[in-house]
Amino acid sequence: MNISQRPAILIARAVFPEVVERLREHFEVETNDLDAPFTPAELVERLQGKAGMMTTGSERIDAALLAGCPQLRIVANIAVGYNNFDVAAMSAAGVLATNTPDVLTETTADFGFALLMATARRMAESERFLRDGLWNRWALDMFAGAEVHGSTLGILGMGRIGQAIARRAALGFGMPVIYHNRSRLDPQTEADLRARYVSKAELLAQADHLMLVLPYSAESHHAIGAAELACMKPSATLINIARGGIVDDGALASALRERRIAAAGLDVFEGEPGVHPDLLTVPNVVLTPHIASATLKTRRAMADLAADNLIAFFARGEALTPVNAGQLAGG
Ligand code: 8YV
Repeated sequence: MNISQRPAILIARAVFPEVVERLREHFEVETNDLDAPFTPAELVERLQGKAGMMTTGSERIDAALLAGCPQLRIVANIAVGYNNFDVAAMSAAGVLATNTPDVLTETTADFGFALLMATARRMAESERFLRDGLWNRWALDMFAGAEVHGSTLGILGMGRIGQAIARRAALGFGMPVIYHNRSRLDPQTEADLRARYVSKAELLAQADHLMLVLPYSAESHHAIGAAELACMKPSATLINIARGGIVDDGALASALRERRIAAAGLDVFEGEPGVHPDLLTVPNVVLTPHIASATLKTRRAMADLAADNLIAFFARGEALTPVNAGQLAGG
């Protein structure tokens, strides 16, 4: 292909140089080397003449943006979740959306388990105590937390990551696993995972540890709020590695302060990178900055898959992991 005929793409955030180099073999590439997220107006400006874009969860793709970018044909998200996309608006504009499933499943499940362990066993709280020079004698009940092995794990959302967490819990930690999901798993998968399907009410009431792994949508907004927290055991822990907005963070901070549940571990927040100020002042919460998929190997695999989606789409009209293929207007 003549160099001047190559499609132009925008990489909206800084990505690995090797991935940029690979994309330069196929496209005219504009990058964002400063890595500061573009405002919607800046994005529209940068997208002029661009047929493709690589995004992270920080870039919102909606009807207003699409109206200003008629040449855009594909947006490749470096994330499995794509609630930053208005998929209906993208389909109506004939723009393909892609995500990065599978490559992050096990890494994200590892982190979910790490956050569960850190939360139940009070690791962050006890480390702060030590660093603050407060440890002057040992005590039998010092930072006594909740048991992990053998206790009941509740999983809300049972997709690929939920199942990878269930496997760790059942096979590695001897935990009875209960789950709730929009659709029930087939009996063989349930048997393999040793996971039992329950109603959401049962899940809330029976879980010693509740792990959230469901996608964000209007339906899952504040799926865990004051009413749901009130149904949980006072000894329970809550882990959110899914998306901000699934938990009502203000209601959670109150429940933690009043010890209506024992502890929480949160990797995602409503309005992140902002964090509800009340969460910063309660001791019984472990807070991490949306890093569940953050190993170098996995983040590289995610960026590579997003790049492969762009390359495959422009080479043969089909992406590897499309979200809205078959729904595109004029397609
Ligand atoms: C991403 C995530 O790192 O894949 C997802 O849905 O939440 C994370 O793995 C983040 O969204 C950045 O794009």
